[in-house]
Amino acid sequence: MIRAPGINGKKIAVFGLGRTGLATYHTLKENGAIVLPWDEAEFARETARQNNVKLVDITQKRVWDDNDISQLIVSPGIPHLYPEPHPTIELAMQRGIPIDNDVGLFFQCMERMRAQNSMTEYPKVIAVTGTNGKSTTVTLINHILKAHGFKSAVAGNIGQAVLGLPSFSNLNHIILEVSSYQAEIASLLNPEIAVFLNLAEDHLDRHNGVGGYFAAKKRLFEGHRLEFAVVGVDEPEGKYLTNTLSVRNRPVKIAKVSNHNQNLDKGRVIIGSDNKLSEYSGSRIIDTYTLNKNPSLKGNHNLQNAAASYLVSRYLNVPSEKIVEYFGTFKGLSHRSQVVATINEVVYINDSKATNVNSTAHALESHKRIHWIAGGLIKDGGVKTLKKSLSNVKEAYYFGNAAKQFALELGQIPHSVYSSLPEALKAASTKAKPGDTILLAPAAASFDQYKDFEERGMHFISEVNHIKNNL
Ligand code: UMA
Ligand code: ADP
Repeated sequence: MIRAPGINGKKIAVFGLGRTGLATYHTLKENGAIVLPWDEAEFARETARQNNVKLVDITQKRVWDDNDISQLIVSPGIPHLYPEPHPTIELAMQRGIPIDNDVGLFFQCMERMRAQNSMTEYPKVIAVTGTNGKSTTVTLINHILKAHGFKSAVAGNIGQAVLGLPSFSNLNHIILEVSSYQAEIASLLNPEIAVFLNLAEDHLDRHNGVGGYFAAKKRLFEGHRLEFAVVGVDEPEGKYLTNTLSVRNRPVKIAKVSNHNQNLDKGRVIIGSDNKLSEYSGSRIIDTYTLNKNPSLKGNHNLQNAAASYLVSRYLNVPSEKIVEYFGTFKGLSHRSQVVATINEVVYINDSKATNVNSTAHALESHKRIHWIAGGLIKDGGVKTLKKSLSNVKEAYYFGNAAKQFALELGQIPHSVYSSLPEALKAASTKAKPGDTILLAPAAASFDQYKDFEERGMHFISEVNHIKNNL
C-alpha cells in the first residue's frame, strides 16, 4: 500500500476511472478517505464495479450541494480549462474546491511523509517531459539504473499511474513521465531531477496554444527539491528555460542537450549526432562516446534521448563506460521505430507512436528510400511543415480520415489515397523494391479508426505478418 498521510476522513471526489482514477481511488480508500468516484463511460463504470468501487454520480449538482467535498482529483483526459472546462470541474470551481490530480497528490504525499519522518530514505524522483521521446527516455534511464543494480520503477504517462506503484519504500528512484495534461493541473511538482527534452506543436487545444503548452511543461522545474536540470535546447523555449534556471534563488545544476553543434558556449552540453554523444564543457570537448549500432537508438532524435539519459545516470554516479555499455542492451519500446520484419529485403517499420508532425519528421529523416504510410485524425496546424522532411520518401500512401488533406498539403511527392491501413500497406508492399523501407509514421492521432496508437501499431504488425506468411 502507498501511504498518503493527511487524507484520513476527508471526502474526495475522483473523476475518471481509467488507469489514473482506479489507482487514485484505491490509494485514497486504503488511507481512510471517503471517496466519491465517477466516470461518464458505462464501460469504465462497469470495470470499476468489478473492482469493488461504489460509484457516486458527481456530475450531478446536488451531490456537490449535499456533501462537504474537500477536493476533486481528475484524470488527465478530462479537460480542465481548455478548450472549455468540463461541467463537473466547473461545479467544483464554483464552490472553491481545490482540483488536483494523481501526480500532485503523489508529490504532496512525499512531502507529508518527509514531514512525519515516515521513512528512513526517500526515492529520488526523476521527472521527464517534452513533446517527443518521454517514454523512450524514462525506459532508457530505468534500463541503465536497473542494469547498474539500483531499484527503480517507471510511472506516469507511460501507462503506469504513479499511485498504482506497489510501494515507494523499497525504491531508490522513481522515473516519472509527465505529460502536459498532468503537469498543468498537479498541485505540486517537486522532483529532484527534471528533464525537458524538446517542444513542438501538440495538444494545443488543451492548453490554449503553444504558450500554455510550454507553461505546463516548465512547471517541472519550479519545485524546491530540484537539484539537477537537463534541458533540450534545440528550440527557443529550452534556451529560455536554462536562462531562467541559472538565476534561480536556490542553485540548481544545469546540463544541456542538443542535436546540433550550435554556439552553446556556456556550461555543460551534450551534442548527440551521427551515432555519437560529444560532451562539452564550455566550448571545450571533454569526451566523445560512440554508440553501438543499436536499432532501438537509431536516429538523432534517439541520441537526444540517450544524451538526456546519460546525464541523469552520470548525476546518479553510474560510470560513463557503463552507461555506454548499457545503451547497447537497450531493447526499445514497441511502436517507436520498431523493426517488425524484413521481407524480400524490404524493412517494415512500425512507428505508430509518431502521432505528431515533429516525431514523424524525425522518423522520415532516420531512414532512406521510404514508402511512407501516414494518416488518421489530423492535429491542429495540419501537416504542411513536413514538406521539408520528404527528401527520403520514394512514395506516400495516405489512409483514414485525413487522407485527402495529407494529399492536398503534401501533394508534391508521388502518393495515393486509401480508406484503411491494410490497403495502404498492401499497395506499399507491392511497390517496394529490395533495399527500400516501408514506414508507418502516421503524423496523426489514431482515434478515427483505432482505440489508440497501440491498437493501430498492432494492426500494422499483424498485417505485415500476414504478408510474410502468404509469400
Ligand atoms: N472521462 C470522463 N469524462 C470525460 C473524459 C474522460 O468521464 O470528459 C473518463 C473516460 O471515460 C475514462 C477516464 O476518464 O474512463 C480516464 O481518462 P484518461 O483518458 O485520463 O485515461 P487514463 O486511463 O487515466 O490514462 C491517463 C493518461 N491518458 C491521457 O492523458 C489521455 C495516460 O496517457 C497515462 O498513461 C495514464 O493516465 C497513467 O498515468 C496516455 C496518453 O495518451 C498514454 N497520454 C497523452 C499522450 O501521451 O499524448 C497525453
Ligand atoms: P512520448 O512518450 O513523448 O510520446 P516516445 O518515446 O513514446 O515519446 O516516442 C514518440 C514518437 O516520437 C515516436 O514516433 C518516436 O520515434 C519519436 N521520438 C522519440 N524520441 C524523440 C525525440 N527526442 N524527438 C522527436 N521524436 C522522438
